[in-house]
Amino acid sequence: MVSRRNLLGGAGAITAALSTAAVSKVAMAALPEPVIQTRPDTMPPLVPNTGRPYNPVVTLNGWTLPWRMNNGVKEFHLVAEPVVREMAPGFKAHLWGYNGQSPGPTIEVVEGDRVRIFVTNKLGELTSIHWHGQRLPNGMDGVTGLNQPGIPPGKTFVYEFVARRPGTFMYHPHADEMVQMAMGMMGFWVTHPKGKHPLIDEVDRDFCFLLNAYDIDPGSYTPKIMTMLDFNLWSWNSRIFPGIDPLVVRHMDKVRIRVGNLTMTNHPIHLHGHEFLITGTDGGPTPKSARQYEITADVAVGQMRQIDFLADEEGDWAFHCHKSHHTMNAMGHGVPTMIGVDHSGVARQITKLIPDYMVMGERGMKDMTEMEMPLPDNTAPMMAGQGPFGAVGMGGMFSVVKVRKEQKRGDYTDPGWYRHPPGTVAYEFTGSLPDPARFKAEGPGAMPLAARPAQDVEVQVRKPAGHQGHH
Ligand SMILES: [Cu+2]
Repeated sequence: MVSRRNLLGGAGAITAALSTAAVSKVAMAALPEPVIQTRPDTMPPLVPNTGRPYNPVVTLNGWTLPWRMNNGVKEFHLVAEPVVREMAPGFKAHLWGYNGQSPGPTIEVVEGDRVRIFVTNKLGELTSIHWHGQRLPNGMDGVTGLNQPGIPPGKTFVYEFVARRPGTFMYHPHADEMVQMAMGMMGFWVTHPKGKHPLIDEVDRDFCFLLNAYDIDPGSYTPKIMTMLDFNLWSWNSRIFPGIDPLVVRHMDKVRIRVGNLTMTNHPIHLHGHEFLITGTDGGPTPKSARQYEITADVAVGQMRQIDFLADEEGDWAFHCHKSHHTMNAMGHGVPTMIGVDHSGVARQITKLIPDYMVMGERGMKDMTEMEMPLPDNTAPMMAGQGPFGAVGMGGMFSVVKVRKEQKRGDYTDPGWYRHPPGTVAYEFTGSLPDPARFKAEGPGAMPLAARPAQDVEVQVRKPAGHQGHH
């Protein structure tokens, strides 16, 4: 700690001391009480009771930070601290975050608001906050060493600026960031437009969440911070399926979902049953001429995507990252492919030596969902959702958009599983199966082969056992 601070050099250390003292005089007299939230539930939207009105967002498995109005300035108090985050029922992780949670609370303001944010550091090392995407004075941009000295442990710094443009932003440290972001320090920021905006439609439901990723060994509690790519927990707001709440909407609601990516790889976020428009990025609202209907929005590292759609199809619609190993939890990693391998003979041999030996994944990995396999304490099952028709072979970045006619306006309570009208669920065919028709002749290809290989080659698909380089 001490040595790290000395890295700033003499001048830096003095500046740090001076500015802390200067800030203390102004700030300490009027420091707002920090609001702490320890439950991982999705909190109802925080309807503003001061300042300009707006339609608040709902943070998936998260909450919005209340503010205090002080002479026309919205004052927030963020506390950077170690937290215990329940990532899924029965699975807790020791992370770092803000105000009792990882990610930190969502901050919501209105275009043109003057905002003052007090940041108290309760970590054992320097931190800072960068307000990703905002227009602000350079000295408020939060890059430690470049725009400000780091906030020392135990100290409080003040950031103050005008939220100049409407849109979706994020906040995260710019100090020891590989560690601090790997530990879960991040949050969402929404600046609502101050009136009718030609490119920002009013919607009935407005959800937001951050994509994040952790590397936590089965049986342990603390993320490994040196991991660059091979994370084993892919989460939305530090929650993994089946711990991620559904996105509950009313039939014919206009729905907006804002997704920010603070992991180290891209995530193609895919919605079933509907088409959406990408109506905004962290750069602002997308021009109407540049919008096209999509069903998957790729959210690259450090990006935000805002999607809008009309929820006009009733049902329980899957909503997930389309990278298949991002919809798995810890146990899905580093397992060799066994599909189509007959290892009964081998298993018998091994069982003589190791009585508990179990062969995994002979018919596919979903076998493991149903296996009563003893897991180390505090381990998320590989994929463990239970749906109305049985186990859902998913984990990680997966949730369900529930569209219901009977849902009341503004009601976010889970309506349970969709009841399908009779005759609208895939069913078993019970007649006799005809032999499949085959092509009469193999095509020659665009160009004929000069020479056929002496022997035909036949291959089997094998999922890579690790996936370094496949992110
Ligand atoms: Cu992904």
